[in-house]
Amino acid sequence: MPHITLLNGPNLNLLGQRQPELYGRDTLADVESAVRALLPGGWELTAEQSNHEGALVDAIQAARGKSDAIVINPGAYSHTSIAILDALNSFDGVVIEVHVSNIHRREEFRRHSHVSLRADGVIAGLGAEGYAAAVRRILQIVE
Ligand code: CA2
Repeated sequence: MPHITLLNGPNLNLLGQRQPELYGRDTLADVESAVRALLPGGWELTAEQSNHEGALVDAIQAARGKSDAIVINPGAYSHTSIAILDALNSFDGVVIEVHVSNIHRREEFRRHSHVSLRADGVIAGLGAEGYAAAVRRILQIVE
């Protein structure tokens, strides 16, 4: 069965609860249910959020041989984590990187993402809709 892994990094469990001007009003639960609603019958989704770099690496490794695609918002680890990049480089499927905010219109240190080196597509600044856009693209590629 086709399978998507949806991963969210540190602090994204707070989506919709703080800083709505930056991150919008949708919660992470809203994001997950919107993504599930897009999936045709027979598609499976694993969704995980972690504040810990190693847990995200573990989740990426667990997607190997199981998932056709990973949608990942690595949060602040985008800008710092070679470990997450290395893990994604061991994954054979489609990788789409999502940022809720437009990282290019913020502080200079957010403008570079290590993960983008591996990503097949990068979405930034579309709010929670970015996750749905990523999934729509994956459906086009995989189906
Ligand atoms: O724009 C994004 O999606 C980010 O990945 C979000 C990260 C940030 O470090 C990246 O540079 C860009 C931060 C997520 C924090 O999420 C919060 C949500 C609501 C309230 C507080 C934090």
